[in-house]
Amino acid sequence: MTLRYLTAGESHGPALVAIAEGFPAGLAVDFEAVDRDLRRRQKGYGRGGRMKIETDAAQFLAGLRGGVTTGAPIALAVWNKDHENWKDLVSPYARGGRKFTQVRPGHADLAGALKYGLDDARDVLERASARSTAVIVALGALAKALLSSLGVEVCSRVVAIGPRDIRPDAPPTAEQRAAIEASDLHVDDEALAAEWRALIDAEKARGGSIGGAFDVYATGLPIGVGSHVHPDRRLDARLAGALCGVQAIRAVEIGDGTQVGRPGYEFHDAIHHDPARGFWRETNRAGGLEGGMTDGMPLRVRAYMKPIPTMLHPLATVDLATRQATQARYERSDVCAVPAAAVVGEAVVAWELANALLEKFGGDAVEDVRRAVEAYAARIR
Ligand code: EPS
Repeated sequence: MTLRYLTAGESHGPALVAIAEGFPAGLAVDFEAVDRDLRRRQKGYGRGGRMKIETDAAQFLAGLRGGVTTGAPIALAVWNKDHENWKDLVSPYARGGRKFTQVRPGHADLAGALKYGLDDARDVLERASARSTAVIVALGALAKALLSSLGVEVCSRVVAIGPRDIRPDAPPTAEQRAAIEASDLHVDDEALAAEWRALIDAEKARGGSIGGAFDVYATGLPIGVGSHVHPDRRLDARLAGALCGVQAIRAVEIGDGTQVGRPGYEFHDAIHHDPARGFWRETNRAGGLEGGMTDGMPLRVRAYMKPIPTMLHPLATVDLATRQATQARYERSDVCAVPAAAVVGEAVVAWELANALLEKFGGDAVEDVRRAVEAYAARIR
């Protein structure tokens, strides 16, 4: 792997931290753009009380000078404001509070506690929490900066809340993107957003939660990023793995990958060529990926998020301490976090794309990478 990272941090601990290694030198990082993505992740209709407490921002600690990467490992932290309210409960130095034993179906509580020999599922849920996606978004913003310097842009749109979904086949236009960013449901269709808000309100009223789906798009990718030669080098496999690594994501679709009822001639995309555009397609059912490689069309991948398992109206469970039947414990949570997950989806997709581009065009300085991309683009015309 060319790019790699490690993260650490608990949901109510002091901070979330990350170290990223492998970024070429000479990449200008717009700190405001990083924090803008962190703020985007905090938004969305259906979020719970925690987001009123936090104002996420990344504090860079190493790997840049004057806003430009040096090639050294990058270290950053996102501080948890809420830690002040939890410092006697969740901290490397303190362990307080009532034990969390009424394990929630759908969460990591039960398997995590049994597997690690813990009598308090808090030790599990603090790390399993989607709070950790804040630092993933900061890492994704670095990957986006690199992609952007190579002409690749990543964005997303929510395509389902509850049962009704939409299937737009093209990345949003600039105008649609502005509407998506202005929407509290991260979609460019206000009538649909109103429907979805009503669904979220109804679930909130009955103590439930609701899932959905989002598309992530990337434009500007040259043909041939990724590889067909080995399973772990296939870009579709890596993207699916990265998206399934995000909390609550249960399924990933590449392009129109689930539409397998269509005959082959309505499933694939005929190939054309002209001197001005090079190779191109009229349709993009493949979502920009064929044979584990980019095909030159915009990337389009869809991720499905389950309803959050923490619910005011709890499911039946078994108490970890007594092995007696009980009800799942409720903790403050979100009713719907699909718009936030879309921003996390952008981050993990950007990371995988940056990594795959560096594998093909990698160099120690951004300028080397840029030159390699340009030379290749000229060769494959
Ligand atoms: C989460 C539970 C909630 C969410 C949290 C994810 O946190 P809390 O228990 O503090 O109310 O708000 O998401 C975030 C904190 C975040 O930043 O996205 C969980 O259990 O996964």
